[in-house]
Amino acid sequence: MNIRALDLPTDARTPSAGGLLETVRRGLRAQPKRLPSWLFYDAQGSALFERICGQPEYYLTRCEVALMREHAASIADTLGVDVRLVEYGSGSATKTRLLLEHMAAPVSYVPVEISPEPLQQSVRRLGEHFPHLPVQPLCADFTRPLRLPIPPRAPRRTVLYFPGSTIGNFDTREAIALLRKMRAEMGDNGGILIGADLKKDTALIEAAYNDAAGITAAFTLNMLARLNRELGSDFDLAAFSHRAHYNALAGRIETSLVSQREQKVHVGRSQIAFGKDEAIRVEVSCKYSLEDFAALAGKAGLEVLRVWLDPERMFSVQYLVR
Ligand code: AVJ
Repeated sequence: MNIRALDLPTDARTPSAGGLLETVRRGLRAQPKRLPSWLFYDAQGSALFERICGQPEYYLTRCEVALMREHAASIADTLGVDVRLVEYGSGSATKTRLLLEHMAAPVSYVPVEISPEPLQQSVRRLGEHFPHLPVQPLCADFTRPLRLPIPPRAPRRTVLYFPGSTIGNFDTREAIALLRKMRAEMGDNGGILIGADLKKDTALIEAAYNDAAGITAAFTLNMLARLNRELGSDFDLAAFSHRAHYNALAGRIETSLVSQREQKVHVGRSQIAFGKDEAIRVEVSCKYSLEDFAALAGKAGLEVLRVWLDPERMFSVQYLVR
């Protein structure tokens, strides 16, 4: 679907097809090979991610939703009144609804999402649910500087909502850089409401990224299907497999696409050679202790003001301020 037809304000720097080809070529020429995890989220990938969230092994969504059901009133109270809520990577914005239900007349809600289809859908659904809420969607890559739309009235504070432990998809250096960017965007009086998945039993973590129904494997492989669709590359999906394992030392899930045999793939005018068992790193999902996360925030000039946990104490939502 074409972005124009959806009538969404699109940031000028949203990746174009030319940019996509260059990103992919660069990543596949690197040693070891890697592809950025934002490539997962085309329309199909976003739909597969929604299905992951419903898998019994994927505790993250279950726990974060339980947390929001239990603590949304307390969270809304901490954020205060006259808030402009900006959500990074809003996807289907399910958790946001739980939060908005407890917020007193927010100034506006700005969902920032790279994939136009889920953005469009969540705007429509939120509009039905909250007819008086000014919604100002922005189709953009939230890792880049954002030109936020002008709010309908002056907010007391801007709160950047970043749920889902998506921060975990960035390595430490990138996470600090992103938090610093967010710190600048929220302003002096602003805050960051962020989901952070906690360290726990390795088997539970690994099961969440290797669900029995194979939805996560399909999600990972969809990245290659997307490249075939959008770049006309010729990845043989049957010749790559999903691998996700917990690196305890680094405290993170590392996800790769592993070549099942020696093979060559055409991407644009380049030919990329793969050895048998050669991996393309496609994602990391960092897990934190509360101390780890406070230290990470500290490196970005942020302080943890409050922490909420789900009843199983598997997931955290934290409020960061300057
Ligand atoms: C985007 C952070 C919510 O890393 O857990 C889920 C993405 N990847 N299963 C995560 C993902 C594979 C997910 N988040």
